[in-house]
Amino acid sequence: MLFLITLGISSWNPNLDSTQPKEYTHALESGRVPFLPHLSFEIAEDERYLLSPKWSDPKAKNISYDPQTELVKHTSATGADKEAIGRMMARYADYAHKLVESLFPAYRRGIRIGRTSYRPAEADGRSSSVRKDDRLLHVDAFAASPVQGERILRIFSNINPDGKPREWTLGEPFDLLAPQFLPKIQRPIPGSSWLLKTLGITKGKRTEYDHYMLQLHDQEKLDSNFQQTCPKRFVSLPAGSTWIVYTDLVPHAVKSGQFCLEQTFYLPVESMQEPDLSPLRKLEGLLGRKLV
Ligand SMILES: O=C(O)CCC(=O)C(=O)O
Ligand SMILES: [Fe+2]
Repeated sequence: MLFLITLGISSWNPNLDSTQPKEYTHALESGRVPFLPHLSFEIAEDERYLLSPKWSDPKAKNISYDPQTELVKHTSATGADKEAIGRMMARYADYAHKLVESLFPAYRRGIRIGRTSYRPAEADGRSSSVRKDDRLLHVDAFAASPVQGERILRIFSNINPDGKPREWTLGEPFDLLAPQFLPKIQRPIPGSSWLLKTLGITKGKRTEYDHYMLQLHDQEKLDSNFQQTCPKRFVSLPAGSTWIVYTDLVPHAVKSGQFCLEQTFYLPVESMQEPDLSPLRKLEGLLGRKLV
């Protein structure tokens, strides 16, 4: 199994050789995790005080920032402190966007920026429910926000000030995983997608693709035998490093770590270099029908 691909990049806006973007995009789309040990997100001296779990909202996993509306949510901070968190997260969103556009220039036209998250709490804490427990291996799927086939691409930076790594495990490739779980997943109940949207449970239509991805996410987390026995690789992501993951394709789990920034992007399958490597096309191939 191939996991990380280490890139010696130390700038958020790097100049690459002409052949590198194609190679990096292929690796990323194939399910490898570009790991940038020398790319750190700098926290200014007057921002250090923001590195504290006291700024999280006990009811939410992450502090979130929306680059479109510039609103910060799920934090205990108010006034100038909340503004400072917003500025730090806005800078991260901007850097992450530049990085994606430099490494994967083919994505420039189709990519859409999503939420930024700041995770100041220890990841190995208590979790409210199995489905929400990211310490268990899973591929990402959002219950309330259907992606309708679009890819979920995430950039992570470990900003721990005490040199503590973020520890992850990565699971076996989607091509091996999906066939194990698909037979256990029932087709969506006719009319359910309309009902979920009408009741305001989902923002937009939960397509068949979203249904299968959400079921895959849930079934993986709920299967304790799978969690214990499936092949997996432990990876230690040092403080001051950055990594990039198609989290809808690569099974991942966070085991421990504190202080992380994350930026989510969405990409239409048609904007990929190799659309056939998408979970959408793979699931459609396995099920023999269109899912969006
Ligand atoms: O917080 C982390 O390190 C990863 C959690 C996770 O599963 C995710 O962000 O998709
Ligand atoms: Fe995840």
